[in-house]
Amino acid sequence: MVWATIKRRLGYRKGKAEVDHKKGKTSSSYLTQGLRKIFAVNGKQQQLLEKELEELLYTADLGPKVSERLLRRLDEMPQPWLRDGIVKAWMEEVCSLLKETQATKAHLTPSVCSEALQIVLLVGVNGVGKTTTAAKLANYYSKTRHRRVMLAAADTFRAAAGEQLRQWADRIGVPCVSSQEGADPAAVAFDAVTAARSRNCNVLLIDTGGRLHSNQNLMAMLQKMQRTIKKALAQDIDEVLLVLDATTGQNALEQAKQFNETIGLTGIVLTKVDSSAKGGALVGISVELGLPVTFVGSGEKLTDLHSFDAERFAAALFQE
Ligand SMILES: Nc1nc2c(ncn2[C@@H]2O[C@H](COP(=O)(O)OP(=O)(O)OP(=O)(O)O)[C@@H](O)[C@H]2O)c(=O)[nH]1
Ligand SMILES: [Mg+2]
Repeated sequence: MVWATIKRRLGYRKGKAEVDHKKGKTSSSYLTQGLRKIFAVNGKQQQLLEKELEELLYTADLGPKVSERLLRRLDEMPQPWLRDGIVKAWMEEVCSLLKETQATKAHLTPSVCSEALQIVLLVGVNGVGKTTTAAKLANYYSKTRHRRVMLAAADTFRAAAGEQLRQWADRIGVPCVSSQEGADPAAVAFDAVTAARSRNCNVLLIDTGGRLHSNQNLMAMLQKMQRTIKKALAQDIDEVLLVLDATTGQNALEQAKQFNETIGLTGIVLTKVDSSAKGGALVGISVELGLPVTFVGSGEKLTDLHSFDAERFAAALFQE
């Protein structure tokens, strides 16, 4: 069934899902609780069951592509439909969708064998954890992968931003390029690439200032940074990672779309999974935009960084 038909059939009004999100209903238990509620009454008519399941998927904020796949999977299931059967089938489907998406990009995060400089840009809205993630990645690539890493503070919006990254760099023991507050972020990126080359670094992690995806001027600054590196230094940015806060609700898809259109994302880092059980929105974004989830942040410490595990993520989404 196509998404437009589902919305029509449900009589969807904008705002309904928003209320659900404010209550945090996109949590993993939302699907489980919803299924439990739907199947609490025995002997429901098949038509009513279908309608309630469609509604559950829609309000769980999984996005059109994921929801359509889950509905298609329902159509293939023998009747009568049982709750456990649906949970198992949907979990499998989410897992395989995420795995398909994970395989879409050829170059996921800096290669551990490449000697050439690989540039990673971290972007996202304010306070999602870009700087912390840059530090965690620097720690991971320098300590665990033994890469020569450099950090660059291209967040020149705030005076404290450069200092924040420099402190992380000192703790990790990697060099950090930064500049004055108000400096052109593209110039910082240029200096950083030049410095990383001269020091023979393998990985350059560029932290950027938080910006609202709807602010065109700030988004244009990201494009300028990308152009500068490409034109002046004849090098592409290898990875543009969108840092997403797991506590963000449906707004996350819009954020991801705008950043993707502006600068061409290559992946997602999901942060603060320790503070939120939400996850529905992420499945939607990853699948909808074909963006793999590279890493997951689960705390404020340098070591609170993990590779994304599709099976675990799908299981958490249907956790009892
Ligand atoms: N619980 C938890 N907190 C995190 C995680 N990642 C970052 N934080 C915290 O989130 C807050 C913001 O982190 P930053 O790394 O400064 O975020 P940012 O995106 O760089 O912020 P701006 O530069 O202001 O846009 C800090 O208090 C971090 O310690 C995470 O995975 N889990
Ligand atoms: Mg920051």
